[in-house]
Amino acid sequence: MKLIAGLVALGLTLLVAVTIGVLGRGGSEGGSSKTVEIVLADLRFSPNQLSAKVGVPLTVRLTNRGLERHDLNFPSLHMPGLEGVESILAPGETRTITLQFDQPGEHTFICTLPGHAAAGMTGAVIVRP
Ligand SMILES: [Cu+2]
Repeated sequence: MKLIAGLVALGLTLLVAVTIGVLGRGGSEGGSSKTVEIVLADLRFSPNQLSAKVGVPLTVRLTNRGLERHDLNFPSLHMPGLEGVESILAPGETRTITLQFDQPGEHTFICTLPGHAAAGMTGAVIVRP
């Protein structure tokens, strides 16, 4: 299970990097990564807004403290790896993912389980240049 979660996290990282073109940029100049926590409760993310800096990896520790299954997906980034069963967190499950953005702006994320986003289970990463 741990290996699968690790592979999913790695796949996610690569997908984000490839999708938004980070890999083409080469290394980051002294940007240190940081870790933040998001709790997935029933029908909300807490917090539901994060900040990040372009090119600096953002490590996010997801914990599902709800009674239902939840996930975290960036609909605008086409991340098929997050649509699989492995990407969904069961109640009590924790997973660490790494995000890296090469475009500033507001990157929206949602829970893709049916009805959850519509009920308000959404959030955003505000990426600064
Ligand atoms: Cu959900």
